[in-house]
Amino acid sequence: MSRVTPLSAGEEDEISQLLDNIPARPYPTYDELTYDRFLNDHLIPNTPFLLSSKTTSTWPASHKFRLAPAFSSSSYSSYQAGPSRPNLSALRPYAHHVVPIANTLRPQYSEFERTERPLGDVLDQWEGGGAGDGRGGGRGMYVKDWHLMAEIEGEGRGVEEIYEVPECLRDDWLNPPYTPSPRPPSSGRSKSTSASTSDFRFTYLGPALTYTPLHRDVYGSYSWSANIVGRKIWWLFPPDRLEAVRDENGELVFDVRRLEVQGGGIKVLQEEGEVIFVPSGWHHQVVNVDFCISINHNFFSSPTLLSIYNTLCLAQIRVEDAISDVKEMIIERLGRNSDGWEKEWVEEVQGLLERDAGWGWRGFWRTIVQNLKDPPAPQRLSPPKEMRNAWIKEVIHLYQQRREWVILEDVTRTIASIEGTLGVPVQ
Ligand SMILES: O=C(O)CCC(=O)C(=O)O
Repeated sequence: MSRVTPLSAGEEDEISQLLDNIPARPYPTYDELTYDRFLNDHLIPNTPFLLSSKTTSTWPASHKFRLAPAFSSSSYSSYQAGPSRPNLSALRPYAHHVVPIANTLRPQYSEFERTERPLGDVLDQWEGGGAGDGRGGGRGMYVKDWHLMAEIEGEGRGVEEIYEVPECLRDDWLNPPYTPSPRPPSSGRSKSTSASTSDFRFTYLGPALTYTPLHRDVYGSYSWSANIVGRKIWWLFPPDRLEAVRDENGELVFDVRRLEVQGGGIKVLQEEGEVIFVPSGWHHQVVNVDFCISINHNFFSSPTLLSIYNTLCLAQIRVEDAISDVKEMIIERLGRNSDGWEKEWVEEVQGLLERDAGWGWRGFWRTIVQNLKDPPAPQRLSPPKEMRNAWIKEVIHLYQQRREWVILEDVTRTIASIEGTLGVPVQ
């Protein structure tokens, strides 16, 4: 059975209002995008684009997870007329995965109420339809950040049962290596726990009007997102266009739909099958206008190293501010003139940064080493080596002005090994 909760009249209305006044798409949509063009027109200038549905038309997910639109014949022209319905039965093989769920009807401060449950329970709710049962049939429930690919690989299979990363997007330093073949199964993980959260390949699914509030991606990364089923509206905010989305305290609002002219965001309707590229550091909000199944990756590569570096510096400043009293305590205990206090303080900050931001300087430089040693994409799908090396040298040069350069000796050795790989000392 793959019947999902019907929409109420109010929800139908809300969706038609959202679909009203979609402006002409201000960004290019490519059937084919060469790596050269991607690099020069989008990665380096940091600008959005879309890939047409041709890109995902051969993905197994596009066949497995789509059912023909309701009220239409299965002719090609009527298929074109509207988005598909989700084939929830085809998700049953993954019913045992414990997935993160956001209740998008219950915002809590700057997040939604969140739970984790086996996917099967969520599918039951959606397929239960909610007609008259008072539970709403899973209304507002959004499966977000499900590590489907890591789960599949953890079970000893390969992600080719779902998708294939578009060629131009394979130079991915956050999720290396790109591999169409199975990675070794992870050991000792029970079937009822969720997969490693260490990768950034996510699957999202949820009914119309579930949404992701205004945010910027982790580490200042880029992201790409492919609609397998359904359409999404995106509001994109370049870094210089954020004034109108701040509240009276200067904080970013949660939901730009509440603002006049939606905060001046650039509104893009992403059709079924299309892939959207979100530049590094751009805030965005997303609303599903149909039941949506989508796959996205957060990623970065050498052209955006500087922005990733700056994002980490800012995260560190926030951590240092939050625990400034700890610094005073360390100084009081060890004495300002001792050698030890600064080392202990720097380590304290790195530990908290790793927990809070997901990584510190050790993780940052280790990522560069790994990607130099084992590039995730062949040279024809990566920036020319001279460009890549120049971007790496730029961040090494900046890091050498920091106190951590002197204090974190293991990191300094890691950087020396990078310099060895690049062939020249940076100083
Ligand atoms: O599809 C969504 O709800 C959110 C996706 C997103 O924010 C992203 O890909 O960065």
